[in-house]
Amino acid sequence: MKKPLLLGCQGCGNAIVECAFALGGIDYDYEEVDYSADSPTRPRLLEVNPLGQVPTLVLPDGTVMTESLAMIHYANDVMPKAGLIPAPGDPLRPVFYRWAVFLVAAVYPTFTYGDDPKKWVANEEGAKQLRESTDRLRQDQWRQLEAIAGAPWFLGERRTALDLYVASMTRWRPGRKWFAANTPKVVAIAERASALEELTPVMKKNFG
Ligand SMILES: N[C@@H](CCC(=O)N[C@@H](CS)C(=O)NCC(=O)O)C(=O)O
Repeated sequence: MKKPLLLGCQGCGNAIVECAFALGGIDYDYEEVDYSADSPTRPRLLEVNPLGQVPTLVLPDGTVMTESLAMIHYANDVMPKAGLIPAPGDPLRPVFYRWAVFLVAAVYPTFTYGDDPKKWVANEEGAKQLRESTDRLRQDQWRQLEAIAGAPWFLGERRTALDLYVASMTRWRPGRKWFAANTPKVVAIAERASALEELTPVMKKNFG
């Protein structure tokens, strides 16, 4: 049977989707691409996703999905037993939605505009400021997440896809040292998720 094809790059947001697929036992093919401007695989990525972003998912019927959270919903539909999203009626469902969208719509864009700030502003000074301001904003956002993080998982007793986001996104800027010093509850969740048997191969492949 044809499998979904996930386009990703090592250590990028596709790791979150790979973790969700691993928890759900969802089989998929994987294609490594590099989204950088001068990369030989960028044209291939643009062919599928004009945003030039990973993760990008091509379903067996050819439907293209972008946006990691959309893919989490897909995985949840295919394999509800994986428990990625609290079910309708569960009081944790709106809480899940709030923080999942916070991660993808507030935290993730700090990288979109901060990773390569020269793309968005006219000069070096502007680029430096944009990098600094997005880095600062992200730190504030993680402090906010730390303040409400539960244990052993982000939503308390209930493991969800939020824990998968936390596991991968704490590997990114501002880096493990900053997270350890400023967001110990978040780090504990990340470590617990990364140590899950189904997830260790994915985390190792992506983050070493
Ligand atoms: N909202 C998207 C964000 C995806 C994203 O920004 N991915 C990064 C890699 S981790 C990327 O492709 N960056 C290149 C770019 O934005 O041009 C999602 O949740 O999947």
